Amino acid sequence: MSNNPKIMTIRTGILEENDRRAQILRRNFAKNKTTVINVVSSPGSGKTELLTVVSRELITKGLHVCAIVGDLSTDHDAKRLASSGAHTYQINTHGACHLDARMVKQGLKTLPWRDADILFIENVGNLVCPASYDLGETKRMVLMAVTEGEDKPLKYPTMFHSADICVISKIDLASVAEFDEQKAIQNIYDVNPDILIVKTSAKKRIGIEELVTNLLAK
Ligand SMILES: Nc1nc2c(ncn2[C@@H]2O[C@H](COP(=O)(O)OP(=O)(O)OP(=O)(O)O)[C@@H](O)[C@H]2O)c(=O)[nH]1
Ligand SMILES: [Mg+2]
Repeated sequence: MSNNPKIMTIRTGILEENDRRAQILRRNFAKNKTTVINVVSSPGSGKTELLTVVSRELITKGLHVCAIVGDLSTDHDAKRLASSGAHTYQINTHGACHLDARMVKQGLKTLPWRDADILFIENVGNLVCPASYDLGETKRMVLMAVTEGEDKPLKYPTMFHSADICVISKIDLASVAEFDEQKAIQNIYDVNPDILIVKTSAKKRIGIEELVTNLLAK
């Protein structure tokens, strides 16, 4: 973190501008009755795998699903997610470690989001930068895979504090990873006592129905 006042002022300006853009997005999403979920985690925690399974489930229920996917490069995740039947749009950030509200607005131009009941925004895999960028979402969902260790909420408190839902993902691997579930849950609640915790396995379809119910809850 720089102590240079000029750099600090520019940083604050960027975040304030992003907050203004995000508020406009939020108003438009609410007016359109589209639930928007900003999905964040470390790289490889299982965001795309989970969203693919969840989107398929939502589409089976007759809901319309769109997704914006952020990565530094490649369109792999948008393609994977599209296999669920969701309309997807890939954003390549070319080095930026997070999505911002301006990028989301750009992505919306090519998606039929006004027909969507739910819009997922899969953020760039990173537990630091995306925490500061409001995307106008209805809910923020953070994933923590059982293979990452129980201490992630304590090491990255801003992200866990700012989230509404915490998914403990890859629960099918809990025993091989010697995952201490009680310790992990305690760490999550220590940082955010109001957060909702759901345990899932996208591979074994555990916790998917419970997650869908909570995503759709007002
Ligand atoms: N065993 C198991 N593996 C999983 C599960 N979910 C995802 N994986 C695997 O974990 C790896 C990463 O999953 P992704 O869905 O690509 O993770 P991601 O968070 O989208 O990754 P980035 O977009 O790169 O940040 C892949 O090899 C998946 O097959 C799960 O529930 N159980
Ligand atoms: Mg992904």
